Amino acid sequence: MTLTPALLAFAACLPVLANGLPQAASSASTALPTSTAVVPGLNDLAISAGKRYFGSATDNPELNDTTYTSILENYAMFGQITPGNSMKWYATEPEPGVFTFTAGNVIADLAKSNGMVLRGHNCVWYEELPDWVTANNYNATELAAIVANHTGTLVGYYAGQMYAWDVINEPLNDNGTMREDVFYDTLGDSYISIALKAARAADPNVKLYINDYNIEYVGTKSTAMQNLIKQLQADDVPIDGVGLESHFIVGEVPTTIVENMQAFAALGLEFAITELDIRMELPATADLYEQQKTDYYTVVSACMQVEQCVGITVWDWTDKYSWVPSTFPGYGDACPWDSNDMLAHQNYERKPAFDGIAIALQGQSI
Ligand code: 9MR
Repeated sequence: MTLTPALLAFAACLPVLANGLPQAASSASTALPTSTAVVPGLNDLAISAGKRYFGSATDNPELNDTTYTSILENYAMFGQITPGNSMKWYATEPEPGVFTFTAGNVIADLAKSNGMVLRGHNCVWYEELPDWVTANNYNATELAAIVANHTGTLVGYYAGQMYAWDVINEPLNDNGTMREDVFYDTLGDSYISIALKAARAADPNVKLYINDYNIEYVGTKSTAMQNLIKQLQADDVPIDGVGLESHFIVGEVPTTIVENMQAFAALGLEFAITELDIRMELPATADLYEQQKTDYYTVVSACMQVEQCVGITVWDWTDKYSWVPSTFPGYGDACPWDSNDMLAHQNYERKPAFDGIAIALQGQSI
């Protein structure tokens, strides 16, 4: 039996509209505004504005969704891609010294065939580690070699294909101290220079980044990141950029983003907005969508105001594949495109948030 929209509506006890589609489960969702901007594409706008790219994270399972890929693979819209998961440690070195790049290569090939900039994510992070890294009680000498080998092999394998690598991911606690994970506990902060030097040796041209969250605004953690960068520079450790993740909440976008970006620029390196999304407490309303438009505008126009901000990556462009609902129950709708949920009348529509981004990239006021 084929499940037509009308049959699905019947199964869900929903009325069927004249067009054969089921009426939305929540009447509020039918009232949500959508984009009105008529623009070629966000990457085109970003490049016209002198940035390197506007891009998105993606993940391998989503690539089976052909409607999704038809939007993702539009270079005018997305000129850059970050693998959301498939280059993490568990995915690339699941057993000691056994490397597998199959899943990562799918993303790298997609970037190559569409002429997109590729950001590598990531080499050293306390999460998504295979058990063997933490379970074997490696001593400092052993773990130093493991960090250098993992980073060097990963970066070396993709040498020539990557614009940048998040070599170090989320090294700081919110209070500005170093996160106590297996790397720090065993090696102190030397694990950072070990990884950065291994990355530089493996690819002399790729930009080496440290990526973190809650460093997007003036405060203790941002200051700690700036101090870490200054220390690395003083020690002649290679470091080229800082990733400002930018996972925000609607109505709570920080007010010191530009000032904070200027502080990073003053260190003489570049930075990027690497994981932008702006979540809201559900259910979504028209007011929340409008506020989200303003919030996306605020973040993207901050990047426009500081030359060293090279580009913007959204942490997936559609609510369908956002990490938010599973991590923050009751929150969602964080992306600039909606989902493709037939019952909610969503079909990868651009939201007002899209317009906020487009307006900012054109240097206009909202
Ligand atoms: O989006 C990613 C999600 O699919 C994974 O389950 C999760 C754990 O690996 O990581 C998510 O991406 C994170 C990124 O790698 C680092 N910054 C925070 C992102 C959201 O959690």
